[in-house]
Amino acid sequence: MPEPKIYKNYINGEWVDSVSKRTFENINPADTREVLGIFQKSNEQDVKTAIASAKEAYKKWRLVPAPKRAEILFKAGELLIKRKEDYAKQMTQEMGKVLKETRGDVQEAIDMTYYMAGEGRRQFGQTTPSELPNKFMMSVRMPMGVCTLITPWNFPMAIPSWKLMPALICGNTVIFKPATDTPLSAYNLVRACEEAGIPKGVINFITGSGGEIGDPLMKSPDVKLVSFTGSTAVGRTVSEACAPSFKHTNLEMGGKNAIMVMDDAKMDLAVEGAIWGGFGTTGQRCTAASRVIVHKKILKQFTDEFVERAKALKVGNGLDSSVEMGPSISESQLNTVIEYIKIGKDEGAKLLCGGNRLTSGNYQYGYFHEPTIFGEVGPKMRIAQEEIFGPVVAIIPCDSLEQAIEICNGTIYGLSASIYTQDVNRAFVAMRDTYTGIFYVNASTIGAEVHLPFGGTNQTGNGHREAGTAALDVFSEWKALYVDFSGKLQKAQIDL
Ligand code: UN1
Repeated sequence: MPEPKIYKNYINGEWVDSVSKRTFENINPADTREVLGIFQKSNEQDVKTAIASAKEAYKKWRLVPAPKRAEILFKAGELLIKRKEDYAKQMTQEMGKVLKETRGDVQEAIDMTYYMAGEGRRQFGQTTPSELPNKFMMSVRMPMGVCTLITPWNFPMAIPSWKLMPALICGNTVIFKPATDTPLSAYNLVRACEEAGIPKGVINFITGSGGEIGDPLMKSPDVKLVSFTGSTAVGRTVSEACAPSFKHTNLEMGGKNAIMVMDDAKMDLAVEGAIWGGFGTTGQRCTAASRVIVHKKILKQFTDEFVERAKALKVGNGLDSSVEMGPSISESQLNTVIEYIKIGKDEGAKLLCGGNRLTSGNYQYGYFHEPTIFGEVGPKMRIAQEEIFGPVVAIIPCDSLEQAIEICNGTIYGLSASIYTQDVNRAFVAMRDTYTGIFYVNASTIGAEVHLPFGGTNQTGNGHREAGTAALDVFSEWKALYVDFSGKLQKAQIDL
């Protein structure tokens, strides 16, 4: 195998080594013998330099007209399109999901880049009549300054683009720290922006472990906002680190999403929805359908068909086009899966299929696990409450729509939910009464598009939404502007 390439940090428009002189390897989870690159293990000093560079660049970038910023984004989008296949392949190698999905991931980044480029000409505010004569008033969006972006490994280009593109179009500069498991896809996104002509210091890219460099990224007084996607546990530490200085945070965290299958559901659709919601991305989506709440009248038929489909899924290296499910991202993630299977058994749930790590033949080199389904799961069991982030689905029986909704709402999370029914009234009731940020009718819990708000309720998020115009509300702040052109002191103005 050729020597792996050494990748650097991108600070102030230069590709530089970490001052720590330490590095880490980017490993293929489908074949851990394969090293995809060597990345910088940055330290606090690197972060400080990156923040200073972003702060300096902000002085000019905030004054670049938004439609001009948009031109750079459009060019970046074109470069991503040209390189989509290569980037998808590299993504499959670095994090394991199948090519079809990594193509979708790069496409989502392309879509978001174009969408936000369009927003360069659409950052509308409001004008409204004043109470006083000869006075004009309006609201304008203002950039915030330096933003920290901390992104996860499961959507290694799409999710960074959800943060980076709105941040840039609003006129902010950024420090971008990707997950240590997927620095290559993040690097590819930054390279596209660099080649598209992003001015130096506007994007600063820095790799390394959150434990080591998280503190200055979250606590520096020069950082105005921290946008984070990842686990609820880490999100809480971000929230706590930012609270004393009232720094803005945008947090997208865990999920325990449910598909509700009613007795009038189209069975084949519901089964396919549960398969891809549960096992797509090896169950490692925050939108994954890890619970399927099924009406007792059709429980047996649904369970039989679902289990049969799950057993037939082909697990393997995502570069093989016949493979349907790749590996877990890491040994520790796989261990979490194995632990939860034990927990499920101990709780008295019925293991219907799967339950084992795959170790034969080529599987021995990766973090592979069988698609796993538990039946007879109680809604309060840990496997029905806690996010596993792996290929494990819990089937929970129910007697009615009302009960399904109650079970659906009965976790600490609230990202996505879905219902399979042919009754439009039931669909609307479920849409209204489920407390989630996203809802699907006759589709799985996954597949959000870039132009609607993305995010969740409860402990999934902190009230903000990404994507769509909602993202502009995260990355800009309103200023209310009053212009008095009466040429005199209007008495009512000082009485107000
Ligand atoms: C995530 O799992 O973190 O809606 C994001 C979806 C994808 C994005 C998922 N478009 O499933």
